[in-house]
Amino acid sequence: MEGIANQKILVLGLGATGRSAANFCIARGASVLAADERGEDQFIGLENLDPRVDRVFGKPFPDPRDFDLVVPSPGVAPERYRDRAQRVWGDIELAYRFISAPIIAVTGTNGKSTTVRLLEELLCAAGARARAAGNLGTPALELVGEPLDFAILEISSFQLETVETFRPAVAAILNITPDHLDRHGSFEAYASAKGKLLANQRDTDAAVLNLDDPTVAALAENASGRVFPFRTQGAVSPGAFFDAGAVVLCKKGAAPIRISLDAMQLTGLHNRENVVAALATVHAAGVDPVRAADALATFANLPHRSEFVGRVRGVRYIDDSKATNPGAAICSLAGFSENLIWIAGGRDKGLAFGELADAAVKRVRAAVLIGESAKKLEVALAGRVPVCSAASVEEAVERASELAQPGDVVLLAPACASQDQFRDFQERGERFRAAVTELRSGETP
Ligand code: UMA
Ligand code: ADP
Repeated sequence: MEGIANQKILVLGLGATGRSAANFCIARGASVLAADERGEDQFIGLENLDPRVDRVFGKPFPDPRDFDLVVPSPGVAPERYRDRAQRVWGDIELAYRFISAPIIAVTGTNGKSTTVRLLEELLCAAGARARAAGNLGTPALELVGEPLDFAILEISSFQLETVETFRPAVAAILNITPDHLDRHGSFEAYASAKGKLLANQRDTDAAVLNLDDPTVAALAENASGRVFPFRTQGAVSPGAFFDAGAVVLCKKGAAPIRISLDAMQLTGLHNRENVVAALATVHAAGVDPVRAADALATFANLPHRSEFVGRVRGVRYIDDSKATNPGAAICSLAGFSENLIWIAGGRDKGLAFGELADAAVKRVRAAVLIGESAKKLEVALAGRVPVCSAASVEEAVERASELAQPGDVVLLAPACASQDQFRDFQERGERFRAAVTELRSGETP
């Protein structure tokens, strides 16, 4: 393994990833300069940056040519360093080189965090030592040195742009629908970044791939790992599929295993796909899926993922703030049989809203639009769904409560990123919840 001791390393960005990468590299004997274009006064939490790390704030990045290795944060676009860097390893490549446990890596446009957290619970229920990290918030480097049977990594398309030799023992791709096109430029470039998850696999590795998704299915054709496919809209053998309230797992030469989902706590149609994917991954990793499945009885929706936050005057309020692209919002809308008052909008990632509008027509009584993309959404919905706009999520909840009738659902499923009006999707969801609580407090007893 190539070491990093005595290397001259430039870390770009000092968010969660940059801080963990800088601390990691300095502790292993590298000399590290960490750069962030934000002013130092805008940082909280820099006290956890190793004092030996040199740092530069509020200025354009230093010239990558002057360093042996560049470690970019996921949010830093490749054009900023690619042509001038001698070598680039993102935090996933670095973590891969130092984590000794087998790696289970999960990507996809939607369902990653749910699947990864569920996998962690499933593997632990089966008696394995497993921990999840990566794009879900805990930097992957935190798993280095942990005594684990499996390191589970949630990996984004941004992180996959900066891998070199990364080779997960089990790689799962859940789905690929348009997202982050402002960064990747085209759907093809985005899908190709996702495909890098499989690039270095060999025939002793497993690739768990969603055959219902045409873009993922196309990747299956050129995969060099053993493909273990999964589906929710039909059977597949060998593979994993959903069948009449159960997941069926078929391996060549073995009797099929049937796991009932009767005790499953997760709600929402899309979570069926995530559960099939997670059990398929457990099976592909060689762990007993029947023991693992005990965890289904306790694992519930993660916060801000189709989360019930309250009922006011006969109307249910659901926070799906994490539905940050059209594909997620389409699934979210499809999960309800009630009439919906839909709160949508936020930062535009260069995505088309045509299919989303088609999905909305079937389910939505009225849409309340917020954020930078409100106008674009209004154009997509024109003549099909009644719309109004609101200046804030609080005002949107107010408007939605006026439009809703008893029995309806008010659904926050923005289909857009949050950073135009909020720090992140969590803050958007928490403010939605607070606004619903406020409504409740005004309820006449
Ligand atoms: N910065 C610059 N110049 C730039 C870009 C960023 O100086 O051109 C600086 C910013 O001023 C900031 C720092 O870089 O101080 C932020 O870096 P970052 O955006 O990479 O954020 P991190 O805090 O390191 O968080 C990243 C992921 N962020 C992104 O991919 C944008 C987090 O995913 C992830 O949880 C974390 O690493 C740990 O792995 C977030 C995300 O939105 C949740 N991911 C996208 C998604 O899920 O859709 C991909
Ligand atoms: P990610 O980490 O990929 O953003 P999450 O598990 O956090 O995924 O789910 C985010 C949102 O994506 C959910 O709130 C839901 O709206 C939608 N979603 C979850 N799973 C799926 C899926 N399998 N297919 C489509 N949409 C999904």
